[in-house]
Amino acid sequence: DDKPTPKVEQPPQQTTDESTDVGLTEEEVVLGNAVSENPEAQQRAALVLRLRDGMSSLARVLKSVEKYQGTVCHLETRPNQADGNQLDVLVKIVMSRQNLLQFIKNLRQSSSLTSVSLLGDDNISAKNPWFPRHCSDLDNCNHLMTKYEPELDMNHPGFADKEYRARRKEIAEIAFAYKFGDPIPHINYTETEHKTWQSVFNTVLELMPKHACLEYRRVFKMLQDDDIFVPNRIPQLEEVSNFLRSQTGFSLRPAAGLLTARDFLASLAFRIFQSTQYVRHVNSPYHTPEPDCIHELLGHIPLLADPSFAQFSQEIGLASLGASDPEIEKLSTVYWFTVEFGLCKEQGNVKAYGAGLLSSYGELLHALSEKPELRPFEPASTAVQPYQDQEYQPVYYVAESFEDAKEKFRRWVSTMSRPFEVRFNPHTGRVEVLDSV
Ligand code: HBI
Ligand code: NLE
Ligand code: FE
Repeated sequence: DDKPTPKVEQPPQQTTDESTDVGLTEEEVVLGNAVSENPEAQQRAALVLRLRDGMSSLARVLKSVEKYQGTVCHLETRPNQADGNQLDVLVKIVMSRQNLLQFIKNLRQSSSLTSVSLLGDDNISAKNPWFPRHCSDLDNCNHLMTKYEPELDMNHPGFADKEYRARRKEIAEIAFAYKFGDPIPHINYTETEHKTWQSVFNTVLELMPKHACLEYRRVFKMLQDDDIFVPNRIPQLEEVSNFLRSQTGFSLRPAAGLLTARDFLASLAFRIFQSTQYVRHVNSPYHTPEPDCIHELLGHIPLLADPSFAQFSQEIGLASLGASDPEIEKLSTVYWFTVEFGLCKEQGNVKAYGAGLLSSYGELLHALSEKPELRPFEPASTAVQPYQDQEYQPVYYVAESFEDAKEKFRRWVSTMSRPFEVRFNPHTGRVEVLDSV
């Protein structure tokens, strides 16, 4: 049986407490399942680090991975919950066994690290993986990916803008403090932020009649009639969440930024959409690679209020619960080419339904021009199509209809390896697991 074993990453907060810092001796640094005597053999390791001075010591850690000829396979960071000046980092690396021992020793001696813990790579049983079972469990699913961020990326228009960075931090704190059941805090957006919204809003109004799918246009009109979508004011997530709930039972919770794919997809299983609340930099209104609230509002909200599309979104989420890492990767790719960048047919014409297109004037025009390649949506091939998330896409997938996409998706999901079935119970907000054994 060579099926991949479902694995779920341990949230860093469970392992960075001093009490659980495993403090392994060198002999115990036996990683993954392949224990090799050969010091040259490549080993996988997952480490949780707590950094005293945030991002600047992260750069040193990564430099040191390079020095020991290792590769970083996965990186997540977030502010420590008890002390926001410290940063919790989950880093997965591949390195030769002898270098790994040296590297860990070195980290433990570094004065900028408060703690270093090693996670076993397969410490979760295949039969009983952890995943959120109730919508309140999503309070534990807010692990950020470190990517294009104003603090880190010199190409980010906010990199040199101190005020913008402070604003981003302030809004991120709200998401970190948020607990299931809280009302979503109101944000007093600045004049500049409202103006950025207004310019994107007006371009959507202009392009939508010709380029957006019917379902998008229908809900957009409802949002306008309810005075939620108006040109000169950024809608508050709480009012939008209430609107969504009344249409499809979807609701929003604030997210601090780009979440790991596993955490992000899991919330969809509960008809909860993780939504950022900050606004893109005023200098890049028509395209930004990272999600911001303009993208969530103008891109995602209208379709999440459509029953058929809401169902499709939830099914991607349900398929992700307890899935293996490679399967999560495939589900994210399907999500990417449908929910984010999907095109669909409408009476012989191609229209946009992907949120990343509908919130980006630049990419919408690109997608519907002669430039990109269009292919029919087929989950099995779409799921393995490589993509990048910084520039416009060179390839888009066209669905016959939401119903057709859903049917194809269901058939494809049924070929996955998960040894159990899941079902969402809307009365309890709980995912029930049907074990076959
Ligand atoms: N996190 N907040 C947020 N918003 C997204 O759209 C998002 C994410 N994390 C992962 C992600 N999208 C993609 O990897 C999807 O393909 C799952
Ligand atoms: N590129 C989109 C925009 O500019 O609105 C955001 C994409 C988020 C995945
Ligand atoms: Fe998005």
